[in-house]
Amino acid sequence: MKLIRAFFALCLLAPLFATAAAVHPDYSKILWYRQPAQVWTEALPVGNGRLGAMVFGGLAEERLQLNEDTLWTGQPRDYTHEGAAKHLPEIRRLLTEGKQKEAEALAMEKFMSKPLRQEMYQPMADLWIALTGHEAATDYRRQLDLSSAMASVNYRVGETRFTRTTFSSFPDQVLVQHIFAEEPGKVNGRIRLTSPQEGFTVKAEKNELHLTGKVSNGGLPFAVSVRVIAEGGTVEINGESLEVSGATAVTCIVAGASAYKRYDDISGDASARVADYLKRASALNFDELRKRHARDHHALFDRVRLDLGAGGSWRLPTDERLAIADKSGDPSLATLLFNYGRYLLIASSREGDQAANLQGIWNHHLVPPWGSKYTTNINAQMNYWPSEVANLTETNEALFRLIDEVRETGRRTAKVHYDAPGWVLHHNTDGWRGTAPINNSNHGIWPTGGAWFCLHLWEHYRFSRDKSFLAEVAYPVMKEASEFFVATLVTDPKSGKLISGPSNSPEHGGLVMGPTMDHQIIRGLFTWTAEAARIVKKDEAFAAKLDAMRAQIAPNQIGKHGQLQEWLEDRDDPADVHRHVSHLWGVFPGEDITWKTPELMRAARQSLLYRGDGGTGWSLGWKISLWARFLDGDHAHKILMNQLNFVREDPAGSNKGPGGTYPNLFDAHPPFQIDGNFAATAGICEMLVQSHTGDIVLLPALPSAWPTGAISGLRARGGAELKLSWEHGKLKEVSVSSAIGGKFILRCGEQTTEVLLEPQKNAMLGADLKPLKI
Ligand code: FUC
Repeated sequence: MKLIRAFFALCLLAPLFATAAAVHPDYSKILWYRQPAQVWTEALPVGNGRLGAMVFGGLAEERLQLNEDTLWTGQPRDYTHEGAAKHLPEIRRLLTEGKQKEAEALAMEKFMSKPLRQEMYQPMADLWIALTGHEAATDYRRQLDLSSAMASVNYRVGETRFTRTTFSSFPDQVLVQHIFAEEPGKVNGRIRLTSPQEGFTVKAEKNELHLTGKVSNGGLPFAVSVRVIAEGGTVEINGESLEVSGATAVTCIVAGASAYKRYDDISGDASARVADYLKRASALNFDELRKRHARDHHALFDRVRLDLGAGGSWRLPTDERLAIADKSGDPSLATLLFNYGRYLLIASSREGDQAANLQGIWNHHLVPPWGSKYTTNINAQMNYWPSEVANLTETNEALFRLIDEVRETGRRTAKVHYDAPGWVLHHNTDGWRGTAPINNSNHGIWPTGGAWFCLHLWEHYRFSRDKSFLAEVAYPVMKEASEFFVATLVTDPKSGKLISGPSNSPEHGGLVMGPTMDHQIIRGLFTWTAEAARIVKKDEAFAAKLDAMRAQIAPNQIGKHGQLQEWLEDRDDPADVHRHVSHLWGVFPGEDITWKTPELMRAARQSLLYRGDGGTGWSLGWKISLWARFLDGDHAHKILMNQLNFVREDPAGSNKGPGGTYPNLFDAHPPFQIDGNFAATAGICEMLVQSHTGDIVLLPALPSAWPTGAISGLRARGGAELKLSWEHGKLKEVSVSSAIGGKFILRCGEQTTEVLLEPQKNAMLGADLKPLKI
C-alpha cells in the first residue's frame, strides 16, 4: 500500500524534477505556479459537474471554496406578469411610430417579469485545513493537471516532502483531498468547515464534521459533510473542528447537497443525500476513489488531442507565461487554453446536474456578478459551443434538461405576455427557470433566447444523426418554439415583411421592432424545424407553413457604410465598438450568412472590422469563431492573443479594463465569467475544421503562427471524427472515421474528395486528399 502511494507521489512530483532525461511534462495540459493562490482567480477549479471547489493551495491554511450547483437564492416561483399581453399592441404601435422612450416606459410598467429581477447562484461552504508548521515550507509547487483532473500542491517542510491532491469525482459524487507525508507520522493539523450563508451550524461526530444551513436569502436547505480518515495517527474532536495528530496520510472526503430536486420542487432531504454520498464513497479507499475518478475523466478528456508545437516560454509557470506581452511564440499556451475549455466543461456539466451557469459552477460571491445566472442572449449558449465539435456531447445532457424546463415555464410566459401558443425565453433564466423579461425594458424584452437554444438540439442531431433524439427530444421543443413565432411575428408596415418585436439587438440600442439577430435566429429555427419535421415524417402542413413564412421574414440588409445592418433601419455607427456583435449571429454560430452569399459575408466582415479587436472576454471569444468563418486565420489568432491578455483580479473589486485571462486561466470579462473559456476552445476548433455548409473543410483558418501541428478527435456534422496533421502551413494527412458511416465530402484549399465509409471504419488521406497507400 505504502509503495503504491509513494509511487503515486512520485508521479505527481515528476514535473518538478523533469529534465531532458526524465519524464517530459506536457505543459499544454498542466497549469502550475510557484506560490499559493492569494485571490480567488489564482485558485484552481475542480468539479464533477455538480460539486466544485476552488483550491487555494495555502500553506498556513488550505482553503477549498466549495460550490454545489443547485444552491440559489429564492424559492420556486412564477415570474409572469398577469395582464402583460394586453399592452403588447400599444408597445408595438409606439415603436412603429418611432416613440421608443414611451414604448420602453409602458413596457417597464406593464410588461416586465414579477419580480423584476431573477435569483442568484450561491456559494455553499469552505473547508479549511491548517497543517502545523507548514507556513515554513520550501520548494513549493502548485498545479492542476487537466488530463487527470487533479489539483495538487507539494513542498518540503524541513526534510519532509508533503503532497496534497484534490479532485471531485463524478462516479462517487464526492470531493477528495488527500494529504501525504513522505515520512511517517508527520501530518498534524486542524480541519474546519464554514459557510458564507448566515446561521449555519456545525456538528463534529467521531471523525466527521456536519454543516447544515439554509441559503440566507430564500432558505433553500443544504448540507455539507467531511469525513477525515487518518492513516497512522489519530483524529479527535476539538469543538467544531477535527484535530489530526501523527498521521502519515489523511484523506478528507467531502459531500454536499441541497434540497433542490427540480426548479419547482425543493422537497429533497439534503442531509440524507449527503449521508448517502459519504457512506458510499467511504467504502472505497483513496486509491480506489482516485482511480475511479481518473478513469471517468480520461474517458472524456482523452478523446481530443491538440498539438500546436512548443516554443517560447512553455517551461515557465502559467502566470509567468501569461505575463509575457507577446505570446505568439508560445503556441502551447493556446493549446493549454483549448484543453482548459474542455476540462472546464467536463468539470461543470455532467449527466444529471445543472447546466453550466455564468461561472460554470464556481462562485464565492453572495451577490455574484449578474447573479451568476444563465444569460441567454449569448452567454449560456456560448458555454456549450465546444460540446459537439470538441467531442464532449455528454455534457449537453444538463443543457437539454434546462431547455426542457424553460420550455415548461416558457409556455406560461408565452400565454401571459403574448397570448401566444408555444414557449418563449427572454434574455435570462435562473434556478427557478424564469422566462419572462427581466431588469429593464430596454434590453430585457428579447424573445429569441429559446429559439437559439433550439440550435443546440438541432446541432446535436446534425453531429450524431440520432433520429430518435430528433423525434423524441428535439423536434417537439423546436416545433413549440416555432409555434410561438408563427403567432407573434407581425407585418412591418414599411416593408411588408414579417418582423419580430418588441425586442432589442442584445443590450444595444434599446427596445425596437425587428432587430437583425432575431430574424436570423427565427429564420434558422423555421429551417431546422421544417427539416426536422420531414426527417421524422410529421406535420407536413406545418413544415410547409414555416417554409412560406421564413421567406417573408425581413432579410439581412447591407447599409451605407458597407456594413451588415444591426437593425431594420440603416443606423449603425462605424465608430461603435459595443461588445455584442449580435447581427453577426448569422455568421457564427448560425449559418444564415456564409461564403455562398459573398456580399452579405463581406458586409458582416466589415461590421466586425468596425467593432474592432477588443471587447470583454466572451466578446473576444466570439470574434475568434467569426474570423475563422471569414477564413482569416491570422485575424482569429490575433483575437485569441488578445484574449490571453493577462488580467489580475483587483482585490478592491473593480472590474474595469479590457477582457482577457486571469492567472488561473479563467476568462476575465472582467470579472470572471466562464463563457469566454468555452468560446476560445470552440474558436480554435473552428479555425481547424468547419462543417456547417455540408462539407468538411480542413484547416479553413490556419494562422501563420501555427505552421506545424496535429489534432485528433474533433467531430464534424454528419457523424465524422477527424485526425489531421499539417506541416509548413499545409495539410499533411487526414484520417476520417465514423461510428455510423456515410458519405463525407472533405475539402482543403482547392482540393475536394468524397469518402464513403462503412460504420466503424476509417479512411486515411494524404495532403492532396488522395487515399494513402498503407
Ligand atoms: C450580458 C452581457 C454582459 C455580461 C452579462 C452576463 O448582459 O452584455 O457583458 O456578459 O450578459
